[in-house]
Amino acid sequence: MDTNAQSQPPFNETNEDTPEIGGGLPVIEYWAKHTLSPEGSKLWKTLFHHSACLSCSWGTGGQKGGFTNEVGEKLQRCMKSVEAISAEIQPPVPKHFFETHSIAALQQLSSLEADRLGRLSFPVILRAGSSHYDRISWDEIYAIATTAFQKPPERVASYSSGRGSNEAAFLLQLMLRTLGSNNLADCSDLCHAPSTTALKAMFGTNTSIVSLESLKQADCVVLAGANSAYNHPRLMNELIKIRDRGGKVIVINPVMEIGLVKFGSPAFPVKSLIPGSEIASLYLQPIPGSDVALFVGIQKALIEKGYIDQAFLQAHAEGWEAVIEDARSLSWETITATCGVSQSEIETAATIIGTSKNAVFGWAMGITQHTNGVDNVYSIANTALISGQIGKMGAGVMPVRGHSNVQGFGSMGVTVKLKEEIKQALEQLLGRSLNLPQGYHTRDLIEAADAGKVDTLICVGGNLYGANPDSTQAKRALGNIDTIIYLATKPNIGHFHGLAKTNTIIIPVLNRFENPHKTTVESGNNFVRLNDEGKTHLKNADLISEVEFLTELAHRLLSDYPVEWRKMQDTRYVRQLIARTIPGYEKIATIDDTKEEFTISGRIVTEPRFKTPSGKAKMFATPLPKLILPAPQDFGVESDNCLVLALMTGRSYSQHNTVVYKIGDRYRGMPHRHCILMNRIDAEKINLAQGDHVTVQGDAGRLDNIEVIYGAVREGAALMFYPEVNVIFKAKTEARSGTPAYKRVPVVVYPN
Ligand SMILES: Nc1nc2c(c(=O)[nH]1)N[C@H]1C(S)=C(S)[C@@H](COP(=O)(O)OP(=O)(O)OC[C@H]3O[C@@H](n4cnc5c(=O)[nH]c(N)nc54)[C@H](O)[C@@H]3O)O[C@H]1N2
Ligand SMILES: Nc1nc2c(c(=O)[nH]1)N[C@H]1C(S)=C(S)[C@@H](COP(=O)(O)OP(=O)(O)OC[C@H]3O[C@@H](n4cnc5c(=O)[nH]c(N)nc54)[C@H](O)[C@@H]3O)O[C@H]1N2
Ligand code: SF4
Ligand SMILES: [Mo]
Repeated sequence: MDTNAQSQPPFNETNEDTPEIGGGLPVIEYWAKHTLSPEGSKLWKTLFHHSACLSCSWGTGGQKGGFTNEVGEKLQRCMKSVEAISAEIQPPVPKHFFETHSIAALQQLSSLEADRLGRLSFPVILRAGSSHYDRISWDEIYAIATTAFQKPPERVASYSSGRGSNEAAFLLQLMLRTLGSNNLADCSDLCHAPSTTALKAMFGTNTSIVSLESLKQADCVVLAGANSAYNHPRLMNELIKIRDRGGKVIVINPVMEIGLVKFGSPAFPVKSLIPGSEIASLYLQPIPGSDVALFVGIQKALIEKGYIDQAFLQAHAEGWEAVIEDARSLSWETITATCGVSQSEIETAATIIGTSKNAVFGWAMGITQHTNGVDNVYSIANTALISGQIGKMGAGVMPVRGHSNVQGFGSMGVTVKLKEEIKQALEQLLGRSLNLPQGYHTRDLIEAADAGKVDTLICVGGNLYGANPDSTQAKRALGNIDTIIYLATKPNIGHFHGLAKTNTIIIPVLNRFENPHKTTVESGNNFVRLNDEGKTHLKNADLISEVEFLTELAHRLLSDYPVEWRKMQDTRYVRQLIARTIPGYEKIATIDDTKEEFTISGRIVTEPRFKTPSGKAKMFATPLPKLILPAPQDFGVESDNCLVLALMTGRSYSQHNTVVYKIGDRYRGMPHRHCILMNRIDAEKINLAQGDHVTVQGDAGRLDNIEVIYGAVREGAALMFYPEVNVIFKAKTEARSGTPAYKRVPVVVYPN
């Protein structure tokens, strides 16, 4: 019996403004508009440049030309790539802009407006007491930075975002670790850290164990908590092909994302682009944060239906007895009440998985950004193991990663949890043992800064202010740091709100297709891409490469120890170091000569042998979450006409993380940023109609004047966009990984 099955399954009622398929003609219109515009020739040149796409981790581009993926297929560039390039080829921020705009004025800018200011083209500083950013000389920058990095190492930190290169990442961590700091916060702490933690514990690896080649042999994909139609569009081509060859796609998402129902892909202009291709064979809409219950339910059904691969478990797994016992003994009532999906739907999912030959399990932020994100990943991988869908071609677990080189930053050791092998290799390089204090991951960094424990911070890309929950705290915390150095290509709200106590410096950097040297990046599929040298379109600009800045700073701090830092400005030497230090990266030693892009060795698992001490996968029991929402009174709201909801915060169609490219989200029918996507039934409970305005209040603040949009989101849940929404809630984090629970934010909603 289902106690809390969907009362109106499926929750697919949208508003009249939403299109019938994801992708489709608007994508082509966007391409046409941009490629035929005045900046069109620059855009084409960049698209054909031999470098990896800037945008997501799916990793298109590189040496075979801008449109080719790692298995040589053409036409693999999506409009997200064009969006990202268009922002980078903007004209410079006008020369006198910072002189004529005070910080107070800059703080009024939205994320979109900040990005539209253009490319940063000379360094600036905001000094304590000054109301404006001023131009600064390189000599003064290095003088300030050198003094700042001579503070006690535990008070020095970095934050990074995954757009830079492997070479910059390697140098960053080498510099910090040589100085004695392990405070290497990274955007992955806010993102896939729960995946890394769980995969490490279960399989002894940090990343996806599925290659693109292997994915092409799957006849079932389970995609949980990932809106790939928006954020990894070329993954959609693989899903279309799976359906074409008779395979099945199970989507798990509280929101019925139109692009995951039907997607029109430009890669298949005739059969898919206009009519759209069916994606989901089965669409399950669990309560946000309840995926463990849903996956335990799938495990229970697999066991009950005899789809469990006992021989596989006995031979290749440890700890499976407890996992199976849990699934057996938990009642269907408890499972369905927790996840809000009916037993019959769960059983259908189990039958699909159980009868498929090869199944791949993919996931993204809907799984990781919860207080039990690690358990969520465990429960997915447990399901793969129970059904024997791992350790062979066409099967396995595949975190769908974020930024285009976020995985490379992790591989290079930009993490507070340094791999033992890298530690040993660094010790050899340093000729001494490496003192590795615990280190601040991103949330710990904010907390430490808030407590006055950080003096110096270098941010290699990103928007630390905008990416964090509780914007008020983030601002206050950054304001306690003496010196902040931002390396960035374009201005963002973090540069205007995340201001240091004494000196805030913004250093304009060259991007991936402009660097004077070759660089490399690593895709989410563990494929290493080589980016050729390039040139910037910015005339008379005073830009620097990330590698040049980091090596020059390190040289001034450390002279020639443990490497000749200035020599590293020829990035071939950095690649030699990487080859010696980073497991699986041996082939990078010859990439300059061979141009051969490669899959990192030891990452893809096609046999049931894992990198754990016993060679077996380790399984962990996954307690069901207790998903209780606070009462309105807990928010200090006394009115009866209000509703408490589980708010999911994430990306609109046209934004890249904290950078907004366009204010609306046409596929969800949300016309601007200040909308809340709600189920009609919920809205009617407090007498709201589509288009009405509400206050949305969390535990850290509230946003007034938010427009109600009816959408295909399950009852009890709602969706809003970050970074704007980050002002209303405090960070509740996943204890083992530090990742904030962005996808289940309790809020109270009431009419304005
Ligand atoms: N164009 C573009 N591409 C990007 C990015 C971008 O901003 N723009 N960002 C990059 C980065 S850094 C990342 S991390 C990825 C993000 O890629 P995604 O993870 O796909 O993006 P999100 O919008 O955070 O959320 C994904 C989905 O999770 C669902 N969800 C929310 N809560 C739950 C839950 O409890 N359970 C389940 N099963 N689903 C849930 C939401 O409805 C949403 O559809 O994309 C990368 N690629
Ligand atoms: N509420 C909520 N908050 C979230 C999330 C969520 O789903 N909900 N998602 C979280 C996730 S998954 C992530 S990854 C973080 C993202 O957090 P970050 O990675 O910190 O933020 P981005 O917005 O990607 O950073 C964009 C900036 O990077 C700079 N940049 C771009 N290219 C380059 C380059 O080549 N070099 C350098 N040096 N700078 C460059 C530009 O100045 C640009 O403004 O946000 C997190 N925050
Ligand atoms: S799927 Fe990702 S890597 Fe590929 S072209 Fe699109 S944004 Fe770039
Ligand atoms: Mo991310």
